Amino acid sequence: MASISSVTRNRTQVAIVGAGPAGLMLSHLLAREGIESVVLESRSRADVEATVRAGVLEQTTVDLLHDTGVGDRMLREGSVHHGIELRFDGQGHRIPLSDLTGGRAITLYAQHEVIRDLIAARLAADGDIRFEVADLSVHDFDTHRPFVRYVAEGRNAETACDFIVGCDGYHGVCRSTVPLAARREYEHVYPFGWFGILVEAPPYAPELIYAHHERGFSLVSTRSHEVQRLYLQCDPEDGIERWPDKRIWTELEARLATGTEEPLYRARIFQKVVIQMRSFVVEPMRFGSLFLAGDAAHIVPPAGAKGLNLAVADVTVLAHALALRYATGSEEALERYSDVALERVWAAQQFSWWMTSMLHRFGDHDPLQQRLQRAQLQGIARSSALQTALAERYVGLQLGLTKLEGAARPSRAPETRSPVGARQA
Ligand code: FAS
Ligand code: PHB
Repeated sequence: MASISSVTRNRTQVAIVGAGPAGLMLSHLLAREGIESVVLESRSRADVEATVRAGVLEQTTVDLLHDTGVGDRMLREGSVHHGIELRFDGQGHRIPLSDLTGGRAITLYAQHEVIRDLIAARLAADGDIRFEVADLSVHDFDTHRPFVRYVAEGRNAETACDFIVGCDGYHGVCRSTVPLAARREYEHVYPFGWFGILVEAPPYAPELIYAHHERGFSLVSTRSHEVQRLYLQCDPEDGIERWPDKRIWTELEARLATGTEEPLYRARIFQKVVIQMRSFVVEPMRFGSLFLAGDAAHIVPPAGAKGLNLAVADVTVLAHALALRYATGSEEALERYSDVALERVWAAQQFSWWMTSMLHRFGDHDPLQQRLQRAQLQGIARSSALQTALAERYVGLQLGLTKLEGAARPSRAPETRSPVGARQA
């Protein structure tokens, strides 16, 4: 047992585990409310800033980043898309997102760029982010005096706090510390994965293309004018070696073919990854003084482009509830956090499952099921009502922070803005 003297002890209001989009955004929002936090991350800053993941930002996320002062580079370097294309039977069908949603759109700006902007903003504001911590564990969250234990720079450390927030992703330590009897987990693993590539090339299309084909799904996305992101449905057991460049281009051309376009420009592929596909939710998202947010509480299949956006939405709701707690002493909003967040989580789960089911090739589907998939796609192609339903959920639903505020608003209500700026519903 380490001697008492060898443990560095400190205290904060909110201890946040994980410096992904959820953890960093929460620390940023809390700081705007004068609430102290410490972010504890197991990887190095360089690793965290280099992790290639999501690329689509919902309107709600874009507004939040802009309204809280971390959106300048996103507005400069991101690309706003006002539509997407659904492609099947060799034909493209544009879904005019902005026309169908009163002008709301998506922005293509890489997740690791958002993370870089948030880390820079936190550190510029003397935010406390500790990278490369090890052996992290969470304790006493069934009391009002929880603490986190970890090793930092080779020394044992403990951070006491009022609340712990687990933003440590699906494989993190926080959720798994909660007794199984106290949580209910829902999970579905899909019989396919995505093979993702990064290519040094100009954009392959002006907007994202979601393509359904008998050879499997494919997605044309982008990262910048110089780097493109494309995905192919693959066997989840596939290793990178099963996908030499030639096979990738042949499959992409076959699955995206409309018979009118030039063959795809076969540029340099500099990154390849196989992404597993699952739907996962844990209920509730609060256990005493421990809260879960982002991938620590839920995973969505990426066909709905919701992963990153849900993580940001969770902590926006949680930051609002914590601000009310520190401003009024009332925990009513905190008690509502899990229900309010889960309502959005299940809506995003349903949308992501729906997009996945409609667009992918299922090996066990009989011919009737295959025809039903096509009938659904044809239905969307012909119906503006169905396109509107898709568009509304794709660009992102409103946050619904008011649902938290059954509780009395802070006495400072008149002059205080909601934590995330005026544009929030
Ligand atoms: P994150 O997983 O991003 O962050 C958790 C952080 O906690 C990590 O930095 C981790 O190092 C840290 N951590 C873990 N355990 C810890 C411990 N014990 N102690 C301290 N720190 C710890 N979404 C899309 O929309 N499009 C995509 O293309 C896409 N691609 C993806 C590819 C992959 C491989 C994965 C896994 C996800 C992808 N997603 C995608 C979803 C993704 O965007 C997630 O939803 C998003 O990263 C969730 O953010 P966080 O909840 O912050 O979790
Ligand atoms: C991406 O650009 O990484 C991306 C875009 C749309 C998706 C999933 C991923 O649905």
